[in-house]
Amino acid sequence: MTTATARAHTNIALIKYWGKKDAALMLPYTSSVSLTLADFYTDTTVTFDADLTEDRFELDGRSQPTTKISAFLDQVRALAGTKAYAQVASANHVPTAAGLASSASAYAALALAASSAAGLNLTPRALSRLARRGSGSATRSIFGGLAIWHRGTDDASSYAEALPATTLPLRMLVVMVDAGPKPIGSRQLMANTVATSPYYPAWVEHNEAAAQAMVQALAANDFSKIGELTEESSAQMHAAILASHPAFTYFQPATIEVWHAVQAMREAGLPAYATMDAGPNVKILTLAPYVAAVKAALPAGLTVTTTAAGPAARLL
Ligand code: 2P0
Repeated sequence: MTTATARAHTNIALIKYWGKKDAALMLPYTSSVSLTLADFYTDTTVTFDADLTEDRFELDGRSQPTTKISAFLDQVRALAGTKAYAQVASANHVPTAAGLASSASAYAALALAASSAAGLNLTPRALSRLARRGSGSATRSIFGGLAIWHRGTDDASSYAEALPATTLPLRMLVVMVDAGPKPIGSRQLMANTVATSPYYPAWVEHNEAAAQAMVQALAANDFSKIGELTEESSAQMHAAILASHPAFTYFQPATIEVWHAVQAMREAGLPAYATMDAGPNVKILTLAPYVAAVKAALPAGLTVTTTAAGPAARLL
């Protein structure tokens, strides 16, 4: 029996990933840039056990279906040359009230715990490629702080790496609009956007330049440029989604209300920028000195969780 426990933090894309060029290898059409978050993470223990007759998976103490987890573990077994089944136990420390998805932290933690338990000692780059096979956004959660996922052209060249730390005291406010289940999952919707949105080619064409501009803005500690690029990448992704067949948006009335509040904050001189993912909740990028003022300028009655940059995935 061999066992390992890992912790990985979730991340929010500043330049978004939306759409796969190769669904089997999980290669994206575009590169993306993200901020790993301190307060939201997953702990996962993997135990390979020659006596097991199938994989087992528990999340927060409850038994779960193993189809996706077993497909992922097959990648690890192939790398390690083992046939043993595994017991996987995960605990999500992503408050329901934050309304954040956890597949990024989940598959980054699973990649590190499973590869370690199988006796592999993967480099961060190899871990990032492995995490990618579980979930695209997990590719970036191997790294702390700022990360870029290079889209690449094949399995070997599609990986994330850490970007130099910014001196800016970045803060992310997660504004919960609706904690309920999504009407449509991101995997299915991104495939439909690729297949049907006339704006998808424009999204792809624009994205690499946006990712490079973001890398430069981060290196220059240029917060207004970082914020503009963040808000624009989100708007462009949601525009491509909106233009799909059938037309669709994750936005709810309160999503727009919060976004308008953020625009009003900027007009009033507050450095704050909004970004939305595969759901109605709004994340606001700002700087530490302005957190209280941003919170005070939000519509009343919404749950807000504030967090800073978090660390890389690690063994516990
Ligand atoms: C991102 N999102 O860059 C984008 C922005 C949501 C909007 O990655 O199919 O769970 O497992 O690769 O990573 C959410 O989708 O999808 C996501 P799969 P994933 O963070």
